[in-house]
Order: sequence, then C-alpha cells, then structure tokens
Amino acid sequence: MEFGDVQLTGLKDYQKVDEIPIQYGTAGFRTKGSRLKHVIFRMGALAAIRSACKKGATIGVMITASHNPEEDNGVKLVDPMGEMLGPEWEQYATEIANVPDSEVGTALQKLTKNLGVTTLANSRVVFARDTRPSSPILAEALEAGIKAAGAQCQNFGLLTTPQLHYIVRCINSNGEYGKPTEDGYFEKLTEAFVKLRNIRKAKKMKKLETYKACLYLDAANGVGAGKVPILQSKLGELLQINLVNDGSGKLNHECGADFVKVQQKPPTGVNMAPGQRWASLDGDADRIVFYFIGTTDKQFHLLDGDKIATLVAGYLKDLVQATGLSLNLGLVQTAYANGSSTRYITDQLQVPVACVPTGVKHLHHKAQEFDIGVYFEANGHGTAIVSDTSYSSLKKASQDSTVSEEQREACDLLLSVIDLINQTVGDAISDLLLVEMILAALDWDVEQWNQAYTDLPNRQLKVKVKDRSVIQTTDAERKASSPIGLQSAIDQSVAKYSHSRSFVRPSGTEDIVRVYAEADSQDAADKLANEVAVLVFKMAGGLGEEPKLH
Ligand code: G16
Repeated sequence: MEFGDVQLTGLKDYQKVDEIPIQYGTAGFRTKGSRLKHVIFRMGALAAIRSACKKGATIGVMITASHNPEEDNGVKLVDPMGEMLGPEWEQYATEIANVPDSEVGTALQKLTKNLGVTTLANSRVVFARDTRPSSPILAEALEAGIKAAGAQCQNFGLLTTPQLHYIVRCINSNGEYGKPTEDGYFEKLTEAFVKLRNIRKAKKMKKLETYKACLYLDAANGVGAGKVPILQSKLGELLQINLVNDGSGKLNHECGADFVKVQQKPPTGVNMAPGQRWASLDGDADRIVFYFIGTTDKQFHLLDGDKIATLVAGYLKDLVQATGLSLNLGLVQTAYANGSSTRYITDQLQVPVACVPTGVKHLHHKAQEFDIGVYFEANGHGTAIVSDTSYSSLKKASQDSTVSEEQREACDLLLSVIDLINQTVGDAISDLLLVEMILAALDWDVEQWNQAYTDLPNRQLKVKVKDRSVIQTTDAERKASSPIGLQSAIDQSVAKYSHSRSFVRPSGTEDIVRVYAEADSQDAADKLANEVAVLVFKMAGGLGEEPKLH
C-alpha cells in the first residue's frame, strides 16, 4: 500500500478491531484502550503530514485519556506553539481514523496531495505517554505510524500532557521558550517560583504569618505522581508537598481532580484535618482543584477552576496596574463557571469576562484576544497567556531608566510570574506553583482565599443515552437546540427554583450527556439536576435506569 513515496508498512498489525465510528472530541480521541491501536497508528502518519504543512515544525502527540478510567486511553495532537491541534484538522483526524483498513494509504495520499505536501522526510513528531497499562503498546503503534510515513520522531517516555506541550513549544521556538527537556521544564518553573518566593527575604519584608508552605496533594495515581518528587527536590523548604495516590493505586479511581470536582468530596480514604490545604491533579496532570475542611464549620470546601481563575486574575490585575503599562486583562470561562464567580469577576474585580464552549482550545483562542488572558474551566483546567507585544513592552519597561523604580520592579515581577506559567495549555504543576506563590505573596491561608465569594450550590450528573449526538447546543452550550422541545422543558424546570440555571451537553471525552444545575440551595440544585437528567433520559434515548434523586 502506497502512502506518499513511502510504503505503509506495518498496517497489518494495526487493523481496526471493530467498525464503530470514532470522533476527534473535546481533547482528541478517547475510548477503551483496546480499540485504539489503529487510530493511534494513523495519527502518527497524520502528525507527520501536519508537520510537513507547518514547514517541518515539530508536532507533538500525547497518549493519554486524562481524567477517564484506567481502561480508557486516547490521543491528543499538539500544534507547533504547544497549543491544541487546529480545529480545522480535527475533521481530517476523524476521517483518517474511520476509513476502512484497505483505504488508509489512499486516504493519506489524497490528503497529502490536497494539502500540497510533497515529502514527509523533513517532518518531525515528538511523543509521550501517561501511565495507563495500554499506553506502552499504543506508543509503539504511534511510532510505527510516524515511521511508516517516513518522518523523524523522538519518544519522551512518561510525561504529563502539559510537559509535552511545553517541549513542543521550546523546540519550535529554538529554545527561546525554554530548554526542550523535562529538566528544562522544571528548571524554568522552579527558578521562577524560587525567585518570586524569595522576594520577601530580599526586601526584608515581615515574615509570613498566615500562609503555611505545606500542601497535601492527591496525584490521582497518574503520571503526575512520578513528577512530584522531582518538583519537591527543587523546592526545598519553600513548599513541602505530602503526596497521596502516588501511583500505587488505581488511576483516577475515587480520586483525582475530576472525582473531587464532580462529587464535591475528598478522594476516598484520605485523612484531612481542618485548615490543611489539599489539591488534586487529574490523570495526566493538566487540571488541578484545591479544597479544605473549614476550621470552624468542619465542612468540605472546594476551590475549583473558577476560584483559581479569580485568584490569578485579581493578583495579575494589581500587578499590571503597578507596572503603569496599559495592558488589557481579560478572563475566559465556560457555561460550567459558577454564577457567583462570574458576578465576582465583573462586579468586584471589574475584569472583562467571556464565555465559550467547553474545551481548552476554545478558551485559549478567546484568551488570545487580550493582552493578558486568564482562562480556566471550572474543572480546574486553565492557564494565563500573554501576547508577544505585551511581553516585549514589559521587557522594555523593566530596563527603561525613565520609568519609576516601582514600575520597573513590577515589570520584573510580572516577567517572573510569566515564567512560572505554562502558557501552552492548562498545567496542574504550573498552576499549583502559581497558586502557592500568590497565596504566599498575599500571606493568605486557604480559608481567606475561599472568602472571595460563595459558590452557588451546584450539581453535575451524567446520563447514558443511546446516541449522545442527538443533543445539540447553541449559545456557548448554554441552550439545547436539539432534540426539539428539550430546551423549553429545561426552562420550565429552571423556573421552579430561584437563582437557578441548568444546561446539558454531550461530553466530548466520555460516552455520556453531562447535566449541570445550580440554584440557591444544594437541595434545589440536586432536584433541578435530577429533573433535567430525567428530561434528557426521556427525550434523548436514555439507557439503563431512569436517573433518581439520591
Ligand atoms: C478535556 C478537555 C477539557 C474539558 C474536559 C471535559 O480535559 O481538555 O477542556 O473540559 O476534557 O470535556 P467533556 O465535558 O467534553 O467530556 P481532560 O483533562 O480530560 O483532557
């Protein structure tokens, strides 16, 4: 079988196991690991074509299913500047993944021809994987696909997803963004963290009284767990990390950021004392949420992506002001953002806020419209990005002797904060350091952070349906446009509860429909979520038992 000018060798080892269609979803392909060998082999070849279309720039491929159960797996493609694969290519990926085995070569050949690609010999692909049992064999399939296309490749072994995004950007910026290795990643982040944390000492400011440099971290038994000791070795006493779910248990099982956020409770089996600051990563360490037990009310409190976003945006807003530069700062959220967070951002922080559909690719894109764009999904996935012109203005002002000393210092400080942030994609390790740095700078404990605003009680549910694509949405996923009648039925339910809101959307990473509801009491949010889940079940072909209120 011919593909371009190379033989598509190895294809026989990477044939489809079934004919069930598969789609490039919110963050790549995701399904049972056992169904993915052929998809990943083909994505190796596609990544090579993408690289050729980007004039030989390096493309990244990450093998992971992130927050999904251990038996799932997936693949995400990373574009040259470390961002998610351009949406126009998601369609190519879906087409190539689904063609019959006998037509793979022809389909790839047709694509290269349509895109004007004449050779893949200069294409470069780098890849990494998470700790799932199926990941090594899928990494072999990927390498085979890249090599079959005649491209060059480099295997980075076990990395977190954001580490691979970082490495891709470093390679393509010729090292300007940092050294393209895991060591380079930790060096950049931790040097910035140490510098920022030591400013207090250098300025002989009073000692920290409230902030305690001690974090309890649930690593979801994922790939992030193995990275924490490396991080710890570089932080010394500046932050003591006590690791649980360190990889010895089952991945994402009753632990991790998704479990804690959706269930609104701690990982199973951990012993939390009131006032301790806890955080959970997800399986590939691109998300993080914080939480604690209140010292007075002894209740569980979650500090999710919205609370991280407001902490970061508030800190950056003050810092930008201190630089004297006129940089516009904006925040991007999705429909899952708690109503109280949006109100706080608008009324208190007075920062412009935008709402886009779920998926970091949408948030990242929108955030690029600001000089400094902070974006976070409520599930803890997010980062901040700075435009090239703003970065240059900061660099220039930090060395400009006509600018006041305070303003130069603020520019310098902001530049170090930018070094602490992985601007390519949401990164749990970078976000962890950023949050810890800000809490220390403000000398806050976790309870002070939580006091910014009170979340409206909310509930998320999952409904299994025959075909989740029957649910279609509009208005940044806040309204259902199909099936007909579903939205008006949801509106009627919402009208029964005060300060309430609810929406539904098909997940792009799991075979389910997600239901979100918020209201002025937990009881009302639970009831509303359940009513809407029942509507989905009845109007969108629910499978199994009808959802019940627990
Ligand atoms: C991925 C995406 C996120 C998204 C999440 C859930 O995260 O990168 O932007 O919020 O999936 O998506 P959905 O609701 O469509 O299932 P991760 O951490 O699983 O890669």
